[in-house]
Amino acid sequence: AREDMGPGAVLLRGRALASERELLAGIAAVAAEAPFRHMRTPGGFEMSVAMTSCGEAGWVTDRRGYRYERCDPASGAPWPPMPEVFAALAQASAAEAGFPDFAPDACLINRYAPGARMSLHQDKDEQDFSRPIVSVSLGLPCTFQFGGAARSDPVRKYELRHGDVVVWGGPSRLYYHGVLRLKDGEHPLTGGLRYNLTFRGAL
Ligand code: MD3
Ligand code: FE
Repeated sequence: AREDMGPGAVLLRGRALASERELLAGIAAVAAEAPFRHMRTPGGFEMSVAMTSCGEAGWVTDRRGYRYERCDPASGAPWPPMPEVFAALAQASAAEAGFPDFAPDACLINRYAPGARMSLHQDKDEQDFSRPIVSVSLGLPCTFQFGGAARSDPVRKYELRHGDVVVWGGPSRLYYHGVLRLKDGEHPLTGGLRYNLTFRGAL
């Protein structure tokens, strides 16, 4: 099942289902080395989403700003390697959406507990916006908000469910987006949590 969400944004419903267990095992392996943490934004607010990263670079925020770092500031060590199953799914999904050369160097892993949210933002900390971002949703469903190139553009709501993959390329790569407060629920593989993987060409 393939659906257009916007110019260059392709939703592949259920594309990650065949590797759901390997993906969740990969998250656990990464988190064993680089634990989930609630980072603080430059404005001083603690994020309700817990995050970690793997790959050549990880996304960090603190009082000094937002950026990619080659080492985890919590340990000083390089981020854990990207599990093979992560890179394979990201590359195959990007190719299906028309980006055969995509090779992610960073994967940000977001963990939502009930009440966690991500306010409307653009992803602009990467070096080259001609490369897409690939997102993978696991566990509890969320309501995703997708706007346009300007913050004031109208937003549409989509439910992103366990196993859904979205490739964000073209103009959509820079569109505003966010996630509404996660509702309580129970998922057979993740319990009361939602995970989101975002694959990026950061460096
Ligand atoms: C549209 N994550 O990590 S995934 C993020 O569900 C982020 O955790 C959300 O926004 C989450 O930055 C949304 C869908 C998504 C990811 C990246 C995008 C949509 C995007 C980048 C550009 C445009
Ligand atoms: Fe984002």
